[in-house]
Amino acid sequence: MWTQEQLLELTQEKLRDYKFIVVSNREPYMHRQAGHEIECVEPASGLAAALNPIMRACGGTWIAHGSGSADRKVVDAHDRIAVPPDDPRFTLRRVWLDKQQEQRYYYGLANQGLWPLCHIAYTRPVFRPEDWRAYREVNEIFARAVLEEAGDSPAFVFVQDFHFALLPRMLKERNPNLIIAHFWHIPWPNPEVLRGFPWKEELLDGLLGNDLLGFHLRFHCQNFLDTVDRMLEARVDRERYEITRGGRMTAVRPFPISIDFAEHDARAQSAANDREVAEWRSRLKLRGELVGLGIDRLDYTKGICERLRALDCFLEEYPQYRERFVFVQVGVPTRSSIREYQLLETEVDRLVRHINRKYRKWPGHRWRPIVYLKESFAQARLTALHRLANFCMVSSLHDGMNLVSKEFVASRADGDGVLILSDFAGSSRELSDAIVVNPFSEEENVAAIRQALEMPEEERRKRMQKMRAVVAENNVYRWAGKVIGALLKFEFATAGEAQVAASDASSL
Ligand code: GDG
Repeated sequence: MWTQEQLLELTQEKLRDYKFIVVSNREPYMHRQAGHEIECVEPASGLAAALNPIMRACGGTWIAHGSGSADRKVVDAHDRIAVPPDDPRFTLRRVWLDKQQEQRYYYGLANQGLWPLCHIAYTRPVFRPEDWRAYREVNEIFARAVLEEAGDSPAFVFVQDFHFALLPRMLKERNPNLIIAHFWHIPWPNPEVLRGFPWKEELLDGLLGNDLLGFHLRFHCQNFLDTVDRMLEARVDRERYEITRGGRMTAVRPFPISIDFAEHDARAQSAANDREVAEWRSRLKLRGELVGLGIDRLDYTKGICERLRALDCFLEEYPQYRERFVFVQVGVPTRSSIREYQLLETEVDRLVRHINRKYRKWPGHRWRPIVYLKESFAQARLTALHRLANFCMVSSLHDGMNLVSKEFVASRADGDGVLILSDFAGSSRELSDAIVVNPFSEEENVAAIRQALEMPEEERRKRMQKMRAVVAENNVYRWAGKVIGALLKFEFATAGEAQVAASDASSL
């Protein structure tokens, strides 16, 4: 079982002479002006949730876009700040972008182009040449920051996600000694879909600047190999999962991401969290109702509307559950300047209103089937919600992994609770003891809700025990240990030897 201490040992022993640099768009800590005060917040994001514990363990430098209103006020002359603020463990180096760069690179190319393209959730991607130019420009800005932070030292650079497809090539060209890994947190689609991306050759070539390229699932790796094979001049070795282009090799590997199981588990058993549970019960005015739970960023890939429609249908078909059951939906607004996200927010508001009105017996009737909390909460509060739910429902139409499903399981130290999980979430590969559903099928969703509410305790416990064992073992330290272990294969290797060494990476 991987622990934080083991990861620390590995990094102290093996990465001693290396700088460890993480690059992501989103920063793990954001400073905001709140009246005369400056507050520090942790933005809701799967990526930050996964990497934060690793950076706490390993130290190093995390380079990210400084997007908070007070971010500039708290950094030093080199745009650095030690974080977490109350117990500094690593350096956050902030990179500044102007409004137009952010608009085009982040909201444009990344969120309206690559995000819908890779998810295939039937929202049409938008490709604007000016967005692509800004994407290139911002990758360039980040490249300069990485090169500055690395200096002349040997360094491992760990790039995150679809915001930086061009960065690895830029870095490798200017400093071939850097060892570069990249983790793509969202799905990689099949070549037919990727074919529509107007700058596909440049995108793929950028990614092949990596020594190691990781996806959540082997299936995504295969899609990537197929895409390169179809679209680029490169040698694709399907046995070894390696791609060689221009004499340089990139190893492509699956690394299913996870969470800090022990942290969630311990929190769920703390007296402080018992109090949070009690507070929720009183805030939600629960009087012994059965509770279902959804926690999502308000994103069209998460299948929130499909879930709400299924809940409506469930109450229609099984009236005996009216007034006996409440569904709590946490929806954190995200990317709200984009039209598709505004439309989604409006539709979720409408559906919640519609369902609550439909089952209201008289104006002022106490029972509302859906409690919609359109706000962000601290992790401890989410843990408490997980604990009081009879079931948690994850309905992603497509999701690279989905950490909420793993957090639910880790928070159920009591061994009870049922998980309804979309077959299209990467986590369904590991959490096969969930009730796995096709999120597009209303019938399956309705049947799953009923099954979750009626499952005998013994079966609930048996399934939960198995899922907890899986998440405890495949925790985020194992994920990081595997990525770092694979990177270490490149450590002493010259360019030629690296090709041999990297072939062993999959055996880790
Ligand atoms: C991407 C991929 C992949 C939610 N509400 C609040 C809050 N959260 C946290 C959850 C969880 C995280 O946000 C969401 O993670 P997901 O994995 O569910 O989804 P994405 O943000 O889409 O993440 C995904 C992930 O990257 C990692 O690779 O699994 O497939 O799409 O940790 O707990 N956190 C706080 N307040 C909230 O209200 N603090």
